[in-house]
Amino acid sequence: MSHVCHKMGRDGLSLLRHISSFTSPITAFPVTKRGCRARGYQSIVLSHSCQHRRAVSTAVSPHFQELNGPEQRLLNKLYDGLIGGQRASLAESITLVETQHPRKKELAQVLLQRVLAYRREQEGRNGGKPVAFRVGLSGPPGAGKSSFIEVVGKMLTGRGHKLAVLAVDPSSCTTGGSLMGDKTRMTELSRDMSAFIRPSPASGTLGGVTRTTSEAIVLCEGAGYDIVLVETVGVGQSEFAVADMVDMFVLLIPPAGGDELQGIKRGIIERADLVVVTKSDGDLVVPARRIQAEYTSALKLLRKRSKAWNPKVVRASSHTNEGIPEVWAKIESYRDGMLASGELQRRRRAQQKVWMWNLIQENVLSHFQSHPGVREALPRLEERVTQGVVSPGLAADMLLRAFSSS
Ligand SMILES: Nc1nc2c(ncn2[C@@H]2O[C@H](COP(=O)(O)OP(=O)(O)OP(=O)(O)O)[C@@H](O)[C@H]2O)c(=O)[nH]1
Ligand SMILES: [Mg+2]
Repeated sequence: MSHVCHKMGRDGLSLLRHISSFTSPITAFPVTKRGCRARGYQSIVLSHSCQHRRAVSTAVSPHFQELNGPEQRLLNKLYDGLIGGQRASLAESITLVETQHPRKKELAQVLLQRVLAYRREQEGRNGGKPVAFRVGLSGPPGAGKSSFIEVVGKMLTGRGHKLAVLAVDPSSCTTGGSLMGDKTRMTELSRDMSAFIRPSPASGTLGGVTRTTSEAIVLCEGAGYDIVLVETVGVGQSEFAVADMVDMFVLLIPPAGGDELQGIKRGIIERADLVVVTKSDGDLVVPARRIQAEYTSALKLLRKRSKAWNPKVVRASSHTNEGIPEVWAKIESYRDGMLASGELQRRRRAQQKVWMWNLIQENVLSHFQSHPGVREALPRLEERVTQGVVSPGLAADMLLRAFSSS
């Protein structure tokens, strides 16, 4: 694992100290660099003393690089602009979390920690309750997601909310983003100064795109957006990833299609807190009612996930506006119930842990795969495993040994 530690790097060490200086007085773990020295590592103690053992170990380097003047100025400018609610600073900050550049990635983490500290202070003043509400919206291609966000969005900004809309486009990871493409730019809403719309980055892995989306949520909340909608198309794993980063997951289903549940993944229906049957207008009202009844019975068969809320199925039309205020009223009653019971806060805490482990898995696997010893042994071992000469268990042990030996 020294390889991994080395990768975390010198800059990580100095940046950790910067991160600490941004934490709020209420929640801070002031970093004392006079850490504990042990087995060639220096611990940066994220606590008042060594005894607390709340420590992060990184490889020592005598040459670690501090934030230089321009970097500090950039971060201060972004932070001040962001907290001040400036859209340009928010957009620039999101670009920073999306970057692939290693140093900029680290700067993005410093900024994020600072915004998180600010948000914790705000939550402290709000009786420990989150200051913003996050809603995920998913559904098959053409279900009417963008049209729905457009009308709901206009309604919400009209009521004085500040709304951020983020997109997770699974196709951006393979094709550069054709699936949602321009349609994420909702015409009216994008001209609304109380709304901020941001499409997915045009490339990266799904893990990367969803990571930057969850970090973008934090930035939007820091910039004062009190409602964050995350749109994704119901393809691949992106909807599960979105369900893991929001307070409420809403599934949008169009009324067309067969009698059965139109190939919608059963797993994702189980994650839905609310199902909205879209396009319930004109000739589509009758099929919309039928779909509503089908989903209502399907949901009854599912295990109850929450004490505070039973998933519901509603109908709405973005063209006639019918049912739209009612859908939002349901979403608000979910939020109020979940906040009052503390389930929402618990869900957020559990999500943080899930995310941390997702990121660890992704990172450790990529370090493993790029390790010179593993790369050298892998092709031959893979071949021998497929030939049945070496058992998968033995091959895995040998590779892990190669990984940890250097
Ligand atoms: N009749 C009717 N049509 C609608 C309604 N909402 C959306 N549509 C139509 O459905 C089509 C798809 O709508 P979008 O809002 O782009 O759907 P989407 O789910 O965002 O689509 P993708 O982003 O491509 O997955 C468009 O032609 C809309 O005009 C509605 O309430 N009623
Ligand atoms: Mg769309």
